[in-house]
Amino acid sequence: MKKKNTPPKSGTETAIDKKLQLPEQETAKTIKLEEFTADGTDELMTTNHGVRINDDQHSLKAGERGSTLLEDFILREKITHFDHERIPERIVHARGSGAHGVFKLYKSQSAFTKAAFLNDTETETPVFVRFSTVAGSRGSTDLARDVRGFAVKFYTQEGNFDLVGNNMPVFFIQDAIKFPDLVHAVKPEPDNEMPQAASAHDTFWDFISLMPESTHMVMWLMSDRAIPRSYRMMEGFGVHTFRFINAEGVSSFVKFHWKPVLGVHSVAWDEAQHISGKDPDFHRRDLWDAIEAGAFAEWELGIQVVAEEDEFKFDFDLLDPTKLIPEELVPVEIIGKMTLNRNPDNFFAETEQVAFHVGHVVPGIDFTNDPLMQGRLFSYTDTQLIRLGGPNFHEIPINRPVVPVHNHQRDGHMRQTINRGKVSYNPNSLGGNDPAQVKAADGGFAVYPERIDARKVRARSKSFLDHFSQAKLFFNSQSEPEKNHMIDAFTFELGKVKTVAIRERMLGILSLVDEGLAAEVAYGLGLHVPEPEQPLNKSFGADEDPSTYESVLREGSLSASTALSMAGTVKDSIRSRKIAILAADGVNGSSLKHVKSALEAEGAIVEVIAPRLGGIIAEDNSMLAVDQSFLTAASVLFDAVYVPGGTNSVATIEAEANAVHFLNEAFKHCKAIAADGEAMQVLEATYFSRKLPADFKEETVLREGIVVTEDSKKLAKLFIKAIAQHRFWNRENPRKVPA
Ligand code: HDE
Repeated sequence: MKKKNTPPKSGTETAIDKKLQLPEQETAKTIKLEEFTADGTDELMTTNHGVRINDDQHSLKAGERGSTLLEDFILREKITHFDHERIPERIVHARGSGAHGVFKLYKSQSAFTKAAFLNDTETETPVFVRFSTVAGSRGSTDLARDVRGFAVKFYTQEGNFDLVGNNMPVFFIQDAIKFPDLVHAVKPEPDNEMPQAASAHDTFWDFISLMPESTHMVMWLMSDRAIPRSYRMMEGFGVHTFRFINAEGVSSFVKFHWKPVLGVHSVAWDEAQHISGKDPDFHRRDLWDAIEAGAFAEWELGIQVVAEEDEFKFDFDLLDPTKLIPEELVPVEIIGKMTLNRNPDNFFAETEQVAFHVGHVVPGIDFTNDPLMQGRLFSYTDTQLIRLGGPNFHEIPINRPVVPVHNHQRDGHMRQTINRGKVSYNPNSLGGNDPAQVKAADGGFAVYPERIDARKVRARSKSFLDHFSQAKLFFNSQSEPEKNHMIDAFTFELGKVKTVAIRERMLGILSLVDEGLAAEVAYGLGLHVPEPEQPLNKSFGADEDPSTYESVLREGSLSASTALSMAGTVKDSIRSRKIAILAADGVNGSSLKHVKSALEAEGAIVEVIAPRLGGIIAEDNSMLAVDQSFLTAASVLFDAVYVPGGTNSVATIEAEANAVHFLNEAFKHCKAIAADGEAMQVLEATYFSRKLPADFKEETVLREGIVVTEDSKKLAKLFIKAIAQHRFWNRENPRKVPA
């Protein structure tokens, strides 16, 4: 049974509130957005004040060749509105993409929380999700090496709950007061505004090398997690420890996880840099296209719950946002699923104007004293005031809760609600003391009465000072290819740093994580690994004694945690993967069609790429549609590539430099490659032909990711298995392959 909305109190009901009275069976959000949507069909053109427009092509002039008249209110209104179309971009997370969907609970969590949307398995909670990069501007590339934002707004029947997380479970800093410094360091340098959407520059690594607390996070940032294949293939994390409170008032600690149904996958760094040129909207397009094609993006919601009395049983502090709870210590329990199934109608109205806030919680969910979280509780409303222009941003359709809003807040820029009557204060007798406060037992938000008995200090708890054991845990948990990618990433980033002293200081820090890692990076930089600079904690107050803050170098209780590596998340599926077929006139149409439909039957998106657009004529004279030419397509935009047979087609492809480059790049980026036996000569034109396996049995294909056979049924079967493995990283050994 779906829950009914709480009936609005009399007297303060608004026109918009009336529209929001919802029929019981329909999802509230859909109805609400329709109220505000102009769909552009069968509509007459008007000014913003409703006057019908007769001529939208010419401004009003004094004669055909004369000057424009100031009286032209239609021109002035149109240009003025246009001049004000932009709002300030988000100071961080400016570049993002959003989608609508629903959250469905598997099993009631009433033992831990009274939050209704986590109690009732019948309720479908509408959600809006925005994914983002952190450092780049609004128009920057999707494929920057960066953290990804993963912000979810749940429109629950008790008000909005925002889970404003990232795709990495920890953060750079332990205290909110350092956030402006971190962001200033990573943003383009202020004198010349370079580099855009990149951490590979002096100011970022200067700051990081002086802030050892960021070491764990930079291990994640230098891992492949920072260059996802798709938003749909990223994990999400609430990062901070939150509190759950159940109906009896019992509280427990909780960490939130989103686990993607498609597994966690990334691209190669070289590939990421190429994608940034070929299609800087790669992630945005991927999410949009998948939803349009009905391949809805799905994540399961997981929780790690820690009983209040177990707060101190770990060798790290639950309030420290640079630490995660290893899944070996507290398993993640999967409690529900989120499905993103609808693209926004309008990017600006929805994705740009959505306002998330860590402070948007519902009864049953509360904060902890994590000092980073505490600072965020201030920041998110503050930033909306400048970005969205005033205190009424909650009235923008995408930000409205699906339940009525009643209080005595009034007026301000762009107020939409028309509050009736004289009463805008509490208590009152003139309005029957409406709206009334709500008892906690009836769903009023009551804060968890945590006991606090302390002195006011500016200090950090000593329990926050172990900056390295989880950085080590992360590095030790990676597969060999993942470790190699991290070595390359550190070498790349520090290689872009101009100041040698910063490179050296960072090598000192890395040596505290893993001496092999530090040595390999030092080799690439042509440096020796120095002794780490002491004291390690540079972030002291002026009157603090650093010796009281000796950094704790301890071994954590775990040496590795499988959940930290992406290697184990491969799913046996090629759903929504993009596959290129390279073909030309004279192609063997029947094998092309067979392989194409076998791939599509598994949910893949297949495109035929040919020397020119239009169509190609197959060997049997049938006409095949072409999706892209070699000029517009690029290997980095696909997950795998297939070359069918047909003598003329094979000869054309072999002679086409772009096609051979396509294959070389696909090989370099460790992707599955398939060729009809007849197309072997195309593979022989590649630089990797000498690396082809001698035979193409199933084991060989699953090791090397290359399948060649004349039997198109067998080819399709093996190719599908190979694509499902995502990448064949073993090809990187030895690592430096040209393309
Ligand atoms: Fe944010 N963060 N943040 N952040 N954050 C913003 O709010 C801030 C932090 C995160 O798609 C801003 O509306 C402070 C951690 C996401 O709209 C701003 C601190 C995590 C998004 C802000 C943090 C995040 C933001 C900028 C340290 C992961 C994008 C625009 C105390 C758990 C949401 C805006 C969207 C956005 C402040 C740290 C995630 C300025 C002060 C940790 C996903 O308010």
